[in-house]
Amino acid sequence: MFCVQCEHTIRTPQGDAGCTFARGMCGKTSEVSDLQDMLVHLLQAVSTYAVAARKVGVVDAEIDAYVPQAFFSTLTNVNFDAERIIDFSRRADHYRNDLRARYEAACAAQGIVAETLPAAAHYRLPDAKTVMLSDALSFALNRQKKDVGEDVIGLRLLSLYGLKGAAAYMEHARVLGQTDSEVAGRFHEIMAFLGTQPADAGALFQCAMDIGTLNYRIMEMLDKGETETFGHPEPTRVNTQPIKGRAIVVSGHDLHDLELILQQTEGKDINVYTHGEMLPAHAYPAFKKYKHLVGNYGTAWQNQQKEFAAFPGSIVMTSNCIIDPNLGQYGARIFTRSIVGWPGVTHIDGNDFTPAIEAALAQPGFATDAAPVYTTTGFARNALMGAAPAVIDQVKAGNIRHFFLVGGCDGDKRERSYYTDLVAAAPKDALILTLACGKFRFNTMDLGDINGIPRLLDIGQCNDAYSAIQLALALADAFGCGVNDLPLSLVLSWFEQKAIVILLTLLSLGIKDIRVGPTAPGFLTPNLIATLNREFGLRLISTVEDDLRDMLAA
Ligand code: FS2
Ligand code: SF4
Repeated sequence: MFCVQCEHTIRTPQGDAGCTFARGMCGKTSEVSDLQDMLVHLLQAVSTYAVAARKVGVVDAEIDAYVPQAFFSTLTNVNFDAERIIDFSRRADHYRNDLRARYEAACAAQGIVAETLPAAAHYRLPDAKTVMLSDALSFALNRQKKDVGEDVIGLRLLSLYGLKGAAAYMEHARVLGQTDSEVAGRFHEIMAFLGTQPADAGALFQCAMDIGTLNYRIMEMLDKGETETFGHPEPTRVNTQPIKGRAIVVSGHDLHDLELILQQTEGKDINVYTHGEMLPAHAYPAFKKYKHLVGNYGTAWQNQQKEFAAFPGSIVMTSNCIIDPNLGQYGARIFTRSIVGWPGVTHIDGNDFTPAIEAALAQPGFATDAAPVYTTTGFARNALMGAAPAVIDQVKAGNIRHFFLVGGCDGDKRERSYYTDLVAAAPKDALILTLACGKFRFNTMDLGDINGIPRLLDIGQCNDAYSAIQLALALADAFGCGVNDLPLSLVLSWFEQKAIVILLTLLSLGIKDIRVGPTAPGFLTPNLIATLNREFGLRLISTVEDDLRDMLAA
């Protein structure tokens, strides 16, 4: 087992990083980790054939959708079920064989000599799991470290993990009807390129930037899918405390699943709560008609074992992040969807949520109403653009001095209190934009307003990073300067691979001086960190006092 993709990876006092023993910090077993390496290898083989096949006019939308979807299952806190990873691999093997046959037939029909593709593209999935696991050792992501050096491995992982994040956003967009053959083609090209185990540092660095550029387009598609399906989010106050009655809590990012659950629970006397990254759903006009969508329950992913154990209803995980449900003994009333999996947990395929509804009805629900505590969400692209003229006036009048984007993932490291402290210590004439699950550290704070403009603006999920970029571009346009010249500081918290790709997206747009924390990715070597600092001014967070002083001075 070798996995170093998330912020919780094991680090030794000698500075080595990576989960390499029987189980990762997230609970992923070495078996699942190795099988995921094998799945990635097979998906790269599918993409290699997809690239070749496109050249002779063979394009398959089903396979284009499948590769990012299956790749998504290998992100942190998504799928811990070895049998599901093997199923994904079998389907990948089938798709590669199918594409190969169609590619060779098209070549023959067109009188073209079929390309000789790399040996890796021909890897045949064995039948027995024991053989899969022994094969997987040769797919370990650090296997060539001695030959190519740790900087090249670090750049490969930056690209691979960034592409995982992009794959997740492609799948989120696809669920909402947004696909694009050009985007899929580019995605396959990058998958195939990484499958060649490239060792040219310059080409790998460029690959990382290309992934950022591709992801900007994917996030635009996702934004379109969300807003065309559910309307533009509107600033909305959300109760974060329980209401008396039976309950289902819906976690993850998939708004389509939330809609299905709301439709199927209507009139059944079940209250529906959002959790974690689902909180911003309350702001979409399409969900406001559901009176039984009563509020948000709980906070960020790392607190779920305690929070779900205390939740007297059923739980649906529509995407990341799931962690071990057995610890809190709620394994029988949690349900997974799509790419999410946990061994022994009921997986709901299709659009019928009856198992989750019945589990909710079998639970006692909340006995009483708790005193409400509110948070406000819904400051996505449209709302921000609507507020932009007022914001610009307040900047010109000297009432708004600075903007902070404090966004990203949460996690359980103590150092993450930095983000709470930063928001609390930001000067009163600063606006704070936030997104993703890191906001639970401060989203019930009352930061007041600046002449009617709330100081804390929750843009939405990590999926809504596109909205933040649009606001920055609009402000730069209004002030006739570049984004880097705005009084805007980006302070990101990272945990998993969606955050990696958002960072690559920002870098590919030329955005500089971003601060990232709480620690540097374990796969980045000191050389690579120095390069990113030199090229983009990217740096780690330090202390709230020092960072605030520097950001405000800049
Ligand atoms: Fe939070 Fe987890 Fe959004 Fe990440 S719920 S860290 O996967 O995707 O942000
Ligand atoms: Fe370790 Fe993170 Fe990989 Fe889990 S996802 S095995 S915690 S590096």
